[in-house]
Amino acid sequence: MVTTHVNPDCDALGSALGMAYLIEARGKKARIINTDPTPSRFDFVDPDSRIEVYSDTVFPAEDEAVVVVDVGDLRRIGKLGEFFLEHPRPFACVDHHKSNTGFAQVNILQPEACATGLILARLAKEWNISIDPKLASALYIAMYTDTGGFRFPNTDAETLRVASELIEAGADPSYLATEFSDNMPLGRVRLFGEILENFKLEAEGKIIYVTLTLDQLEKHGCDRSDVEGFVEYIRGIEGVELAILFRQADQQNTKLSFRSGDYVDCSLLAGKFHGGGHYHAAGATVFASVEETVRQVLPEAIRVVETGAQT
Ligand SMILES: [Mn+2]
Repeated sequence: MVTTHVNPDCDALGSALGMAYLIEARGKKARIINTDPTPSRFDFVDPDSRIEVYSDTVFPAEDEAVVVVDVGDLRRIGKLGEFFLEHPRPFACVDHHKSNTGFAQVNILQPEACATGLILARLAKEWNISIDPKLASALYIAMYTDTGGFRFPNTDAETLRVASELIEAGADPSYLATEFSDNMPLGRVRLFGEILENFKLEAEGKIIYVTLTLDQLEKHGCDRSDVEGFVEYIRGIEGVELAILFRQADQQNTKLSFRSGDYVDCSLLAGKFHGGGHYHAAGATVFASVEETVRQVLPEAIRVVETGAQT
């Protein structure tokens, strides 16, 4: 049984599918159960609708081995993680998050890999598994999106070499990139309009931040998956080093997303609020209202940006 993190992105989904294909290529059965449903705009990643959603009737059987992909912390699996706390069993974990806690019994952790999808491509080679178009597409979209379309600093020669091999194996780069960028729901665009209107600047424009409430999401018929990509976009504004999104997760919790341009280590910053992630992209959840979270986090962010001190 393969699973990945809540609010799955394309690396999570592509890697879960990729892991299932690799397991099957080695002659075993595999299935995928996630805590959260796949956002409809990512349906193209799972053309055979293989991914199931955890519920009272869909849950891991006792004799199923568990492989967790693209997850650095058991809490990131959400309700399924709680299920595993009640029904303990050994885990294998394939991941590239620098902040991975090593929670699994068997770990394949390669933090220098641009995406978990790349680690799976390496595994396919090591295991002499020939990559068919479905596996190629799953791993390609994982790498394409976790590198911001081969733009982020995690894009290296191996990334593009493996991407090229995946194209030779049947991944269609134009189709996958277009599916990822197109079909933007109108509500998402309107919500983005609000973000562009309401962001605030600190530290002489080196920090940009914006808050988002559940009411705002609801007003535009959006869910949290519709927010993806916004914080990267505003990070790209001239002079911005650090972008922070404060999103109300529920009545008690605020989700933080950090994105940095150059010298701020987001995973260390997120770690101060019990979160984690990568150097240039990380997140955390704070048990407080949005306003209170801004009050807690902003001074620390300003200090880090102005002094360059990471700890
Ligand atoms: Mn990833």
